[in-house]
Amino acid sequence: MDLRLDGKVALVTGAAYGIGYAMAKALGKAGAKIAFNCRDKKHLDDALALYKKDGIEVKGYICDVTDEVAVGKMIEDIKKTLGSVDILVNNAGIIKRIPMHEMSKADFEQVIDIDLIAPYIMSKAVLGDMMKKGAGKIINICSMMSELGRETVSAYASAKGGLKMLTRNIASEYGEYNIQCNAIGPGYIATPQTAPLREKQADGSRHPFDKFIISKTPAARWGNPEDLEGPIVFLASSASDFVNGHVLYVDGGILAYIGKQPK
Ligand code: NAP
Ligand code: GCO
Repeated sequence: MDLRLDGKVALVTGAAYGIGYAMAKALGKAGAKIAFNCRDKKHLDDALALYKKDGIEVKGYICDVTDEVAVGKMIEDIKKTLGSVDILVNNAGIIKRIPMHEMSKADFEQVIDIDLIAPYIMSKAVLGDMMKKGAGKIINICSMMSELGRETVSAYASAKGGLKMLTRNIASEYGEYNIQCNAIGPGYIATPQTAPLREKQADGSRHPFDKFIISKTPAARWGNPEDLEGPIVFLASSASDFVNGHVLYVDGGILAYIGKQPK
């Protein structure tokens, strides 16, 4: 059993900050050569400086994961400079919190594009070399919303529910090539994506949703991106070679818990 990733090439999409940054840093510390991408040049430059400060050597790309041509070019450049991708983490994602009856088709489609169709595009771009190598790891970043619904996140829940099934289907179709496809389902993690749900109220009190999540989490806290470091290294390493099609929930126990009972 080995949790080291020396000699492996890992691509983490959307790893300019947040969960992706923490996972890329962990994979780098475990020995992998790291590539990451995002859309915004300032995000890229800020991230490159932070990786350097954290002692992680990375190759960064401006690439929108929904753009199949740009993705192909990025994968080819990674192959030329670092080697073919051994570990793909489909992390890039967005959320739009809009009541479904008010949500435009364009908004719904953009969430599906980035959160579900892009993991298909990215996975297809790396599978050929993984099949030739006879080894590979694809890890999709799912969500509580792969299992649960809530108001205003219909597109996101649809995408993340689909991503759970895409994970199982890639596992089913490519397992015979020694390619494992699993997922991580983070709970509620303190990142820019969830910042609106944690904003202090005008009177200085906690956001109602913040209090709600604390009451629904046995660990009675929000997760931090660092809570994902161990799980991602495990699923990227040979220690998980017989784990396939699994969604590993890293949620402090939310999915197991009915919620704090009234005193
Ligand atoms: P975040 O803070 O919003 O960061 C998202 C990252 O993805 C940014 O680096 C962003 O950079 C990049 N990105 C967005 N769209 C992209 C695109 N089309 N192409 C390339 N890069 C793109 O999100 P996060 O909270 O770290 O979440 C990361 C993943 O975990 C997402 O898939 C999210 O759904 C999932 N997740 C989050 C939580 C949570 O509580 N935070 C829980 C469960 C699952 P640019 O804007 O520069 O492209
Ligand atoms: C929301 C949150 C969640 C988290 C995450 C939970 O609005 O409910 O953003 O969707 O991002 O997906 O696992």
